[in-house]
Amino acid sequence: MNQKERYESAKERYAEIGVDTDQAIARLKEIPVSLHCWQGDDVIGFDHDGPLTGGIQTTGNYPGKARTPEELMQDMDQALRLMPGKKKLNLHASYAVFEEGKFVDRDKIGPEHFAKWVAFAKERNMGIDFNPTFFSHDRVKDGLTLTSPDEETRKFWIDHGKACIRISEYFARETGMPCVMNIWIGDGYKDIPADRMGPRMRYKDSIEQILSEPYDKSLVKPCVESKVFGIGVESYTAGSAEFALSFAATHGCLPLMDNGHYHPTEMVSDKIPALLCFYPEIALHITRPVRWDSDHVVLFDDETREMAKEIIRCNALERVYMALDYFDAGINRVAAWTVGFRSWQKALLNALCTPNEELKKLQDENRMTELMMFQEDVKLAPFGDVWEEYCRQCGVAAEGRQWFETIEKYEEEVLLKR
Ligand code: RNT
Ligand code: ZN
Repeated sequence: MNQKERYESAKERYAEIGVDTDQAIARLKEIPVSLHCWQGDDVIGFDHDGPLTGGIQTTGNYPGKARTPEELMQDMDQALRLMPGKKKLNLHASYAVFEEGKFVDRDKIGPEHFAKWVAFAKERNMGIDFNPTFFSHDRVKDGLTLTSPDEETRKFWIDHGKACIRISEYFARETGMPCVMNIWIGDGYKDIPADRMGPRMRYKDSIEQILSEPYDKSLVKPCVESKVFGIGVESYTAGSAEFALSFAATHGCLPLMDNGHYHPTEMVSDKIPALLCFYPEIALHITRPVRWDSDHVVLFDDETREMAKEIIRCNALERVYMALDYFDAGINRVAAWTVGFRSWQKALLNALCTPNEELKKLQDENRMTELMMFQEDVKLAPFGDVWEEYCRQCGVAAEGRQWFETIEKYEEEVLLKR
């Protein structure tokens, strides 16, 4: 059978279980997924020389990391060419591009420092999401930013947040797509603190001040990302789950869940429908935690599939902003980007090819034995053939072995020459 015949046969098999694969493919093409710029250079950026801090860590020393905006854009372009689907660009403030001798600090950055990124995004028909960078900087005092008891330090970081609101609005106006602006801080303590509420009250006040910067709510979507702990800040994290959820609920902004930021048996797939009962919109960082918040490359694994299924089942594609967040410095970075993005695309397509209504019906009629059997059957439906057709329609190779040659060539001709 050739590819076309394989797809036709898969389509029939899916039709038997009530799934329209043509429709699934068409739908997926319309859904933007935000691609993080920071996989390309191990979360370093262009505005400082120091190491990555804030309780997050990249591991590995694979050659060829991007060192300049041009290199990062070139690498991202290479990755983009291998990915099916609709992409949005996710930037961190530390990726500001300064003209020679015109450096400004994070509290003073403006739209002009991101004009090159806007041009990049526009040429590729991408929207832009944004993240203030509250780490990897000498104004982080004793590991603290928005929770700092030092008012000058706290003000510096509040001003950074406000600058980022203005930049986010600029992105939205330029691209015509809303900008999701995510606030994450690593503030916390390595050992048992004496005051757990004080830092949280300061954090609350800091975000309130940041959000007091005027902005158009239909253009900028501020989020607060929670976390359970970070490396070197194991005992206490100010921006805990309860803090972030409560803040978002009471301040009309979005909660952002990163699936690496919970205790290992907690599942973000289960949290998605819980939050959708209350929030008009939510945001996600999709990653793969291995034993800790290790930010491994996203794969087409059980929990990734389950998260995608919840978004589709809850009919919430318009209400969930999806962004990838992983960084592996131990393998080819362009390939890492590509595999992670493609994995999430697979998870979404797989979810769109799931007979959700029929499965729900079995649950509601308490036919749990059948539900279990049917769910197992669905796993063996010829999904690979639908994926292949989706990739064909998007003009990219379906299998890694087909696109890896491109990576090898790019590594040899570009990455190894750096
Ligand atoms: C850290 C958070 C945060 C970062 C990025 C770089 O644990 O997940 O989202 O990964 O902002
Ligand atoms: Zn994250």
